[in-house]
Amino acid sequence: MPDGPQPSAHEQLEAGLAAFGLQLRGAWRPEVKTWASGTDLSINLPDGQPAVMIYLVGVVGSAFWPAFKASTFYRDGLPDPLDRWSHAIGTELAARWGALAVFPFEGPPYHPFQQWAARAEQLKTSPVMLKIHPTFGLWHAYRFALAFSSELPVEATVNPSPTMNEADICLSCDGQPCLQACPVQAFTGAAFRLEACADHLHGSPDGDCMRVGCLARRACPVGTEYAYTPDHAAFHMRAFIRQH
Ligand code: B12
Ligand code: SF4
Ligand code: SF4
Repeated sequence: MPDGPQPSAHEQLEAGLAAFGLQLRGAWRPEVKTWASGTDLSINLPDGQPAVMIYLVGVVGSAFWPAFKASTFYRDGLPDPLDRWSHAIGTELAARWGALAVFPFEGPPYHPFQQWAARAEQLKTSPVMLKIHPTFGLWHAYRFALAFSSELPVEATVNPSPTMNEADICLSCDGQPCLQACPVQAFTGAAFRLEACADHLHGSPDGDCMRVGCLARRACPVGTEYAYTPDHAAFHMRAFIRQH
């Protein structure tokens, strides 16, 4: 064993995630009841007790893309390769850390990942329904959450309060270009017209949206350096039209 300080549990978890290009995206305590919500935001652990801390794990930009592309999941020709890759990593890490892994694609009913995320990080709701991050813009998503019992082996920054006082990037955004960029006005500012989007994508399989990703998302000036690579974006678009 080398001399010197051993990595903390937090550092070990972050290193385990970094090997896959994944990031610890923050944590929050479900028992804090100060956030009004019509949704039940808690999770029960296998022993029936509610989770005490929920850590969110996700992707920022295309950092995970090389690791995922190098995996057997990407190449095995079976359905839902990214979900299966996430599941394999999440369940393995959960077993190692004594946590329960939960996934955004489990459902319906789905776990309220966007509401969890807004409690773990400084996020706001954008007019294109994605949560916007002050640095990463719209270029981030979630792959799984780790729900822990009261004995927490991992220290993390716990978001102490809701983000109501943070400046709302989208409210002060000049011209809201995301709302102008969609060729079929799929975003109304209050809803997403899924059929209009899906019809356009099926009708223009070689169009810009399919080749480089959602044009509304690309029009946002925040976090452009984190924009998904065309290869990565096109992968999501192909997955999207297979289902819609
Ligand atoms: C169902 C779903 C959709 C449906 C929404 C239908 C609907 N009206 O609910 C559809 C198919 C439209 C959709 C589309 C996309 N989605 Co989606 N979706 C989900 C999913 C699996 C469940 C949402 C849900 O019902 N949750 C249950 C409720 C109780 O939880 P909630 O947190 O309150 O849910 C909120 C969302 O439903 C949101 N919402 C409602 N309508 C729409 C429409 C869109 C487009 C989005 C993004 C969100 C959204 O409002 C709810 C209230 O806060 C979540 C994963 C998850 N488990 O949260 C991903 C999720 C919301 N989607 C996500 C993404 C990235 C997309 C896409 C951009 C995928 C892509 N192509 O890359 C597309 C956008 C369209 C496009 N053309 O590119 C991300 C958002 C990340 C972020 N930064 O916020 C999530 C969190 C998945 C993830 N792995 O990170 N999605
Ligand atoms: S373009 Fe402006 S309004 Fe739209 S998501 Fe980006 S910051 Fe928000
Ligand atoms: S993928 Fe294209 S058609 Fe669909 S919402 Fe985005 S810009 Fe509009």
